[in-house]
Parts: sequence; C-alpha cells; structure tokens
Amino acid sequence: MALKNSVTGEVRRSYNITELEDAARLMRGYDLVALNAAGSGHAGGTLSIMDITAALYLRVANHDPQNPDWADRDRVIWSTGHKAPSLYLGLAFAGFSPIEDVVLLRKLGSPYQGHPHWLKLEGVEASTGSLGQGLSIAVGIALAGRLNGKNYKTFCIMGDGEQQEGQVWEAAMAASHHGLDNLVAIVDCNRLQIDGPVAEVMNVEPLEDKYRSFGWDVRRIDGHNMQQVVEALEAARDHQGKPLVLLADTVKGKGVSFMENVAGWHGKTPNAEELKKGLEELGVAHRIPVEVLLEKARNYQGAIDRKLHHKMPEFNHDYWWNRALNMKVKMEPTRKGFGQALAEHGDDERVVCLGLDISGSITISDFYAGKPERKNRWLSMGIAEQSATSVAAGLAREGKLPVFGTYATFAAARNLDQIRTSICYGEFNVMIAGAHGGVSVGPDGATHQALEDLFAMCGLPNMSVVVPCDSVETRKATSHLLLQHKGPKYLRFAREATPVVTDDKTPFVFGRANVIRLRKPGDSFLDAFETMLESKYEDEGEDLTIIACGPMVPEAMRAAWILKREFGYETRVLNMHTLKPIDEMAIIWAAKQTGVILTAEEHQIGALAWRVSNVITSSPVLYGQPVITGAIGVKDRFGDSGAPWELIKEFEVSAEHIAHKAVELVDLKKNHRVTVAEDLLTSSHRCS
Ligand SMILES: Cc1ncc(C[n+]2csc(CCOP(=O)(O)OP(=O)(O)O)c2C)c(N)n1
Repeated sequence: MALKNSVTGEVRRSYNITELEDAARLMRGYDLVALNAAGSGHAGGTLSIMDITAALYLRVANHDPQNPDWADRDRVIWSTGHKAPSLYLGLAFAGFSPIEDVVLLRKLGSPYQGHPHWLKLEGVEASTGSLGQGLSIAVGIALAGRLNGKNYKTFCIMGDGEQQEGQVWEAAMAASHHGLDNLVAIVDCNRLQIDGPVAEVMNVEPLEDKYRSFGWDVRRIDGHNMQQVVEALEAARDHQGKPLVLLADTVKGKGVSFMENVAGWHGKTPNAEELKKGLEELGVAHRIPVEVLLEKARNYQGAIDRKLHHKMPEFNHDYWWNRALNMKVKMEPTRKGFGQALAEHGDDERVVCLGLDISGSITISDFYAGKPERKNRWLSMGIAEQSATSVAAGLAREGKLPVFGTYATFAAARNLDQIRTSICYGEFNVMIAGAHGGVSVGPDGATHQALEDLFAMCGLPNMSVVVPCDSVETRKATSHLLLQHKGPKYLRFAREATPVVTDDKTPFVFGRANVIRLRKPGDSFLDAFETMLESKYEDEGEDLTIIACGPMVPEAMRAAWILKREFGYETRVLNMHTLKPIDEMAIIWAAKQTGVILTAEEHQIGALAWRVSNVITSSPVLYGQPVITGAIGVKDRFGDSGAPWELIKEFEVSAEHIAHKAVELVDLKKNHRVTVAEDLLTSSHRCS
C-alpha cells in the first residue's frame, strides 16, 4: 500500500474510497485555481485524469514523500506531459511538496513548469511534453528494474489522442517482446483531443484489440468510479505474465459542467467567474483558500517582475512597445499571416493541408474555414508528425503542394530524419510550418520552445528557410513559398502578438534582405522607418549594422531607435527574412561599410550568427578589413515557463539587450579597439 515509510516499511497514511473521492474533488479545485493563476494551461485533460491520479498517488503506488529517491518506489511516468498540474497535485497531496505551491504553475523559474521537468521537482520521474515518448521511457525504467532485481512497478499515463504517435506502438511492441509484466500503461480515454473527437481526428479504436495484438493484457475501466479505479490499479500492481494496459473511460473536463466534453476546454483556463462557478460545482469553494493562493501567485509574480526589471539594460527613456507617447505600433500574432495566405490561395487544387491536431492555434485551419468545398483537401493526420512528414512527401511526389505545421519543435525536430530523407533528399515541394517558434511561445515551457530547429533546417541540403518578421511578411512569405518556390521549404514564425513593422508596400523578395533605416520618429513606429531592398540601398555611413530575422527584426528596429536617441548612432537594420539561401552581398556590404555587425535571433545563437560569420570570414572582399561582431540570442540553455514578454527579457533578446551590446561594439570601433584587444590578449595570456 502506498505512502510508505521507506525505512520502517510502515504505511504513512491509508486512504479509503470515500477519502480518495474527496481528495480527487479537492485536487480538481486546486487545479482550477492554479490554472486561473497561470492564465494558461490545460483544464480538460487535467480534470479527466484526476481520479486516477488520486488513487495512484494516495493509495496504490508505493512511494515515500520523505524519501523521493527511494530505490524501491513505484515509478509513474506522465507521458501526457500537458497534464502536469494533476501530477503536481498528486505529489503535493501525497506530501512531496506544499499543496499551496502548485499555484506557482507556469511561472518563470518555478518548479511547476508548464510541462514536468524531473530535475526541478522531487517526485517527478521524467521530463515530458512531447507526446508519445513516455511509454518508451517507462519501458526503459521497467527494464532497468528487472536488471537491478527490483520489484517496483512502472506506471505510464497517456492520452487517447496520444495513441496516434507511432512511438507508442514501438514501445508497446518492446514491452511485450521483453515480457515486461512490471509495466502498467494507463490510457485516459476521454475521447477528445485538440482538433475535436479522437474518432474524427484520427481514430485509434479498437484500442483493446490493438494492445492485445501487441501482446498486452487489457482491462477497460470507468476512470471516474473510484472503487473500480482502485481495484484495477491494485490488481495491476500484482499483475504478472504480460504488460498490462488499463483503458480508462473518462470525461474531459470532469466535474465542471461547462467544461465537460467540450473540446475547446483542452487548452483553456477558467477566468475568475468560471473559477468561482467551477469550485462551487465541485463543492469545494469553502475548503480552498482561493484568495490566499492567488495572493501567493501575485507575490511570486511581483518578485519575478522586479528580477526582470533589474536584468534590463537601462536607458534615459522607456522604449518598450507602446509605452512612449509616440511610436505606436499594432500588435498581431505572426501566425495569422500564414492562415491568411492559405485561405487566399486554397482554391488552387494542388494545395493540400495536413492537420496535426493543433490546427486552429497555428491557423492552418483557415485553409478550409468557410470553404466546405476544400474539406477534401484537408487531411487530418492526428498527432503523428513523423508519418505526416513522409505522407507529405508522397503527396508531393504526385504533384500536390502539401503544407503541414505544428509547434516548430515537433515540426522540425521530432521528424528530422523524415524531413531529411523523405522530403529533402527527393527535393519535394513540401512546405513545413514551424509555428510557435522561439521562447516567446511562453508558459508551455522548454519542451514547446523550439530553439534549435533552424540549425537542423538550415543544415539540410535542398531546404530553403524563411523566418518572417511579422504577420504581413508571414503572409507574403507563405504565398511565395507555396506557389512560386520549388523544393522543400521551412517557414518559421512566432505565436505571440508581435509588432507589425511591414505593410503591403514593403518589398519581400525571397533570398534578398531588406534594409530598414530609422528616418523620423513620430506617432507611428512603422512610418518612422524606411524599408527598401538592400540591393537598392546606398551606403549612408552608418555606425553599425544589426542583422535580424523573425520577431527580432522589430526588436532590432526598436534598438535602432534607442541607439539614435540616446547615443546619436545611426543603425542599418538588415531584415534577413531568408536564412537559406542567405543574402551574402547584403552582409558583405554591411560589414565593409559599417565595420560592426550584430546579429539577433530568437533561437540558440548560431542559426543566424554563424551563417553571417561564415559569410564575413570567407569573403575575400573583407580580407584584412576589421569587422567587429556580436550576437544576441539564446545562450546554450533550454527555455522556461513564463509569459512571452518575460521570456524575451529573461533570455536577453529584447531591443534593450541589442542596443546595450551594440553600444559596446560601436565603442570598440570608435574609441577603444586597440586597448580592449590588448586587454583581451593579456588576460588570455594570463589564463594560459
Ligand atoms: C509530439 C507532440 N505533438 C503535439 C503536441 C501538442 N499537443 C498537446 S496536447 C495534444 C492533444 C492530446 O490529446 P490527448 O492525448 O487525447 O490528451 P487529452 O485530450 O486527454 O488532454 C497535442 C496535440 C505535443 N505536446 N506533442
């Protein structure tokens, strides 16, 4: 029985069915409060899994909150990482951590990341968030248990939509092949995923037959009948012979009437009114200190705000977006332009769009919105990025113009070999949308923040890579790549509302950079700048060049404003929207004419910086010419949960950071080049 003292073997606390039902109700209440305080997260699936969570953490699994690393403990792997709040509450109610701390969910630096990280919170067994990987981890842990002569059970919690990932079945095969009867899978069968009912997105049933044919024992249970849940889990603890899967029939949003069975509540959180109503319906309103919890969250947030404030380089004026009385700018999610272009060109019969269960959010569903006649060219693939990638290659082989997209990390990393071999090697006309790129995707945290995708995409022969700077440029880039450009193409854009800094008249030529110059600060940020093709630009003897791509272009423009107003420096901003093929001449001229090149990318430093450096160091025109370089970007670390604009500050990719670095570089050029270089030499000599 669970909650043991690992030293004495005594049971610390034993819950009966009524107590477990009560705990699950209360956990649901805390879940709603945490989601409300976070302002983002997953209500539906956290509520559907809560009864199983309570039974597992408070009664069935052997573990000791006083000794989280107890070698004999049962392991619980949350393959379905987006249900992290349920995991956190299971641990907290079991005594691993203070219950009230879960309200710090999804806040910057908090152990309660948007998706669980095993190094940040005791009791978390694995870092998950990319669906379909947990069962393989569980297989590994179960195999290790056997090798180490341990008797622990490994439980793995998955979603029913998640069953669409091929890796689940590779793991299922391995589990039975290795006879892992110390492994128990639990599938939260709530029958909904993001794009709608599982049966419509990509039918996974009959799951029972599938698992049986893979060599598993199978049991279907009512995932909300506590008696049945406990009995099934306890039997599972003693199960022998084969791996066992429990298919738990559940209701998404269980316990809150207006959330139950509504797909829209998958990734939504309750507002204050909905929270109040939800807590009342659960019958726990009087038992949860809501205000105290929310105050705790606000205090934590206050500390974050102060920390970030101190992290920001200071100038004489406040240049943050739309804070000054002038230089106003419109904000719009960059991803919108993608959907607009697909809607515009979707009548072309060659265009087919592949759905990967995140369609509304990345706007690919705009392709068929209000156009039922296009529905036959909307092909739902489910949560199966690897297969979809090769399906796209097959479609392209037959003359179609396939488009697919999802979070950039699942669109360009998980399926990398498929992109390489199925698409790039064959030079197929496939458009891949890496949506929600960069840290600014926000509170989902590191697993969902693509910061390496551009390395891989730029590294693939035949691949073209475009990183547009705003929603307007995203629309133009999508249109061009879709209909004019032949071959594999990767379009990377952000999730957040970002400044709109181009308009219909702004040139967009694939492979050709634009020069952006601050002319006259005024009411409109956009109108304060002049943008032209670099090939049409005449040198104006600027002090430096900032080369940027994606949402770093508006930041670079804002940096140019700071540099002009505070230091009188003139900046040439190069919008390098096409990363591959990169506009070499634009870089060479900028290096030659300004002598200072600073790159800015919302990515691990290098996708842009190293490509630019390569052009500079390998161009004979620049041999013997001093060029001072610097790079702004993420510095070899994983992302974090947090609000999008907080992360821009935390990861030091704001205009203020760009301007700060620029001053250092221009200073070197203007005054101290010799002294600083000598200092550097002397200090490296001392070190060696
Ligand atoms: C590899 C991967 N692709 C896409 C996503 C985005 N995503 C998060 S939750 C989800 C739907 C999951 O559906 P299901 O497994 O049924 O979970 P539930 O409905 O119970 O929340 C998707 C597509 C992801 N996290 N990982």
